[in-house]
Amino acid sequence: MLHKAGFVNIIGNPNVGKSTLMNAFVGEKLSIITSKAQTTRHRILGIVNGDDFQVVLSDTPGIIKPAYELQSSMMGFVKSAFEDADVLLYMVEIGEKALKDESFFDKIRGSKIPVLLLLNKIDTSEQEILEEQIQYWQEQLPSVEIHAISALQNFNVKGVFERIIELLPEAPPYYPKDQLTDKPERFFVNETIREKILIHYKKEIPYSVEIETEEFVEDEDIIRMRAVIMVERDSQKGIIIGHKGSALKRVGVEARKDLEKFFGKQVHIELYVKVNKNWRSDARQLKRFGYNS
Ligand SMILES: Nc1nc2c(ncn2[C@@H]2O[C@H](COP(=O)(O)OP(=O)(O)OP(=O)(O)O)[C@@H](O)[C@H]2O)c(=O)[nH]1
Ligand SMILES: [Mg+2]
Repeated sequence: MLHKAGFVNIIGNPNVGKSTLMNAFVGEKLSIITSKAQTTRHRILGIVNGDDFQVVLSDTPGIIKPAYELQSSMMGFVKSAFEDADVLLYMVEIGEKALKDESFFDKIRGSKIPVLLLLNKIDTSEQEILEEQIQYWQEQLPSVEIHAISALQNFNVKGVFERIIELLPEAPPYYPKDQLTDKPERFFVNETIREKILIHYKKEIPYSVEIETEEFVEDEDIIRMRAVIMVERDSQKGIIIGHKGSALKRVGVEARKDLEKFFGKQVHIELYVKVNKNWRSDARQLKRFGYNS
């Protein structure tokens, strides 16, 4: 039987809906999603298997001009996604104009591998504007194929997936057919907690936070976890904890609910907060937290 397989990497500006699409393809919440930019910090694989195909999707951080070491490492993940793709999914949202980073944009323009431009969030747009946008992108990138979608409402996601399969080369599977992702369980604990922090805290706080799950012990009917929330400065510690611990408690309760769904088991989670000065500019620490692409 003919078997197709390959790497299908999703890239684009922050907040356009890359992670929403990846989860829609996989049918699991592998990537966290929020309305804030720079929600995704890693390259996360989501593997979709069929009898005669394996699509290895990559969700990546939104493209930005890096201002500190963590962001440079995030852009390293984006670069790596350009290098090993069999198909590139370049996602834009309605109303958007080109990538903020010219060098990435030039790479897409000159790409030798197939690029699908996914015009996302069409549920927010009138037909007339949609047509204008399609024309705009056709002029910008004459060699790419444009698909209008809504990742959130699952509109045309299946159509894009079928097109991907057509474009994939003939190859044996890269991963075991029952594998869903490349990330370990603790990664999803870290990310779930970080999602709650992105949702509930303002300004620089979410960007100053890193999570490390120090304990993950699975018994027959419960998983016990302990995670540390690291912040960059003393003042941020108090904000995370909140009045009599109420803010931190909310993070714990919401993360626990999501993790119980994710793992299909009862979860007990213990959180504490630690100051780790300037971790996001410290190459050694970043490496320890998995930011080496
Ligand atoms: N209306 C609408 N909103 C969408 C759609 N897809 C994603 N969103 C919303 O857009 C926001 C960003 O979605 P994400 O999937 O986190 O975007 P991202 O591109 O992964 O963002 P970063 O990881 O920060 O680069 C969230 O609030 C989503 O609910 C869509 O098709 N329609
Ligand atoms: Mg994302």
